[in-house]
Amino acid sequence: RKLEVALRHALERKEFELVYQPVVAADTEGVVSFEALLRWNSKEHGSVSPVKFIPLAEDTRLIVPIGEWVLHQACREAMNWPEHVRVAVNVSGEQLLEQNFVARVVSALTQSGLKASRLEVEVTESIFLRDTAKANAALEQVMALGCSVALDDFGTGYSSLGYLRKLRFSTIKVDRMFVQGAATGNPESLAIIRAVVAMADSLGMSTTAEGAETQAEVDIIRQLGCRKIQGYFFGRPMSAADALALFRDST
Ligand code: G
Ligand code: G
Ligand code: NA
Ligand code: MN
Repeated sequence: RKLEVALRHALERKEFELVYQPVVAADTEGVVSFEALLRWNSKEHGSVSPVKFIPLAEDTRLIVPIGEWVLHQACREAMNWPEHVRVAVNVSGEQLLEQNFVARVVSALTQSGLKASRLEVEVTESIFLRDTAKANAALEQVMALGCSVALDDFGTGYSSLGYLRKLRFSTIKVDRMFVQGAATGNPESLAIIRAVVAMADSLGMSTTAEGAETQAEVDIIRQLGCRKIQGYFFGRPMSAADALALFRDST
């Protein structure tokens, strides 16, 4: 396919960019981290949505070199931020299950000089579908480096609580679906968020509510006890320069 051919050349043509969306503490509203989100501006196809090219990159395994670029770029750019601000990088199953994934993480940290504690790896539940043992092992090694691991899109996929017994995720990310539902008074969404927060708290994990767009959503999330909030209400994904400017303005 034409898109695939273009994707094969995107790295060498420097067509990728990372944008960063702030994650704030629910209590102070201070920025605690940024999630790095990949953008592709193709010469032939213009700006292509990640919803389209990420699955293609996964199917073709191009996600392995692309994901490695993402890791390096995110670590490099995070070096410009204050020490307490982390960077979260999305990692696909194909990438995580690569033989030398952990070595690639080490190399991104070493080459950038970023402390391991400032890198958070975000994975979705789907990574446990294919090879649970291998996924567990890779994540344990990443945690042993001092990086944190967040469980993304929690509750939307193939939830099994088994891996919560095995792995100490730093954060469970509550999907936007539940956040929206809670704000409209949907009793099931409210009950689910309450249960996830209680479970995370007793497991020593934090919670991030995703996709908060309105004051009403922020209010209900706070009331339910989520510790961190990510969403358009506090900031859209922005260029590295704009992310940096947030700190320049506030200090
Ligand atoms: O940024 P949002 O705008 O459109 O992202 C859409 C989807 O693409 C999300 O599910 C997000 O996790 C995924 N995504 C964005 N950037 C990356 C990346 O660098 N690597 C992987 N594997 N997925 C990403
Ligand atoms: O799947 P993942 O959670 O990694 O990706 C986050 C996705 O959610 C990105 O596509 C990002 O642009 C999007 N996003 C972040 N905040 C909001 C929000 O407040 N509203 C909506 N509609 N999308 C959001
Ligand atoms: Na994510
Ligand atoms: Mn998510």
